[in-house]
Amino acid sequence: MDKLEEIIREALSLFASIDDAVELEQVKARFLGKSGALTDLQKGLGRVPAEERPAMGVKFNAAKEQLEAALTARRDAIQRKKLEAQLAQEALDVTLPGRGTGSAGLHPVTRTLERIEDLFHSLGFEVATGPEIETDFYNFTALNQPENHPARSMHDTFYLDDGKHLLRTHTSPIQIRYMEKHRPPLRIIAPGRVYRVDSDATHSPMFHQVEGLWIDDSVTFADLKGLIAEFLRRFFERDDLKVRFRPSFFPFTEPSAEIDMSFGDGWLEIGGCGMVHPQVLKNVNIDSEAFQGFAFGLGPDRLTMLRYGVNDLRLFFENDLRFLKQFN
Ligand code: 2U9
Repeated sequence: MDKLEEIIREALSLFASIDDAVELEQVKARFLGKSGALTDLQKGLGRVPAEERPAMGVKFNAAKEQLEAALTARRDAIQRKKLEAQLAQEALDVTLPGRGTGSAGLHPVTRTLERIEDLFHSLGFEVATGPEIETDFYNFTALNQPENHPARSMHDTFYLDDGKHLLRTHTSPIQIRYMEKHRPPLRIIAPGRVYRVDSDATHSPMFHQVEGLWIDDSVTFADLKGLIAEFLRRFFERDDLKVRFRPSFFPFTEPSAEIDMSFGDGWLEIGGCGMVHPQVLKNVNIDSEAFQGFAFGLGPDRLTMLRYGVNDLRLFFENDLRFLKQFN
C-alpha cells in the first residue's frame, strides 16, 4: 500500500506543477491511462489475498477519485489563468481621453464645382447630370461628330468590352438627354467627370467639365460673350478680368470660339464655346428655324489650378492629404 500512497503523492505534486492544459492530460494518462501507474497497480489486485481485496478495492477507488478531483481543480485553474492573461492583454481603459476627430473638408475641385453651380444658378441656370457610361449616339452621333472623327478612336476614348458603351469624353451627352425631355426655352449647366486616354502634368485620364447650354428664340453670340465674362469676373473676384474669343471649330457649334482670359499679364485659354449647330437641334427634334442658342465648356480642374495657384493637375487626383489639407 505504500506504493499506492507514493503514486498519489507523485501524481498530486506533478499535477500542481503543470500550467498547460494539453500537458496536464498527457500526465493524467501516465497515472490513470490504460497502462498508467495506478492502473498497473490495480491489475496486481488479483494476487492479493481474497479477504483483503474489498478493502484494497475501496482504497483504489478513493485514490482514483482523489486524482480526478485534483485534475479537475487543476484544469479549472489553468483555464482561469489563461482567461485572466487574455483579459489583461486585451484590457481597454475606457477612461482614456479620445484620439480626437479631425474635421473633414471638401476637395478643391468639388469646391470649384459648387462655386460654379452657385454662380450659374444665380444667373438663372438649372444643374443637370447624366451617366458617365454612355453610348456612341449620345457621346458622338447626336453631337454631329462625324463617323471618322479621331476623337472616336480607341486611341482617345475608353471603350467598354461590350462594344456598345464608352466612358463619356465630355458632359455634352447630358444636354442631349435633357433636350430630349425638355422643350425650349432652357438654360442648364452640366457638370461632371469625363474620360479621355491622356495622361501627363496637364492631362488626367479622368477630369472634370462644366458645360452650359442656353436655348431660346433669340439668344445671341453677344449674350454668350457677356455671360462668360460675367461668370469669370465673379468666379475670380476680379472686375478687371478681360475675356477674348478666338475663332475655332467644334462639330457641335457654329460659329465656334476658344475662350481666353487675362488678369493683365498674358492670355490663358480656359474653355470653348459657340452657337449650337442646327444639326444638333434637329437631332433632338428642336425646330432650328424657331430656336437658337449657345453652348460652352469649361475645365473646372484648370479653373481650380488658376484660382489656387496649383501647377500640376495630377496633385488633385493623387489623394495626398498633405496637399488636400491646404484647401480647408
Ligand atoms: C450640346 C451642344 C454643344 C459644348 C462646348 C466646348 C465648346 C469646349 C472644352 C472646354 C474645356 C472641353 O474640358 S475642356 O477641355 N469644351 O471647348 N464645349 S462648345 O458644346 C455643346 C454641348 C452640348 C448639346
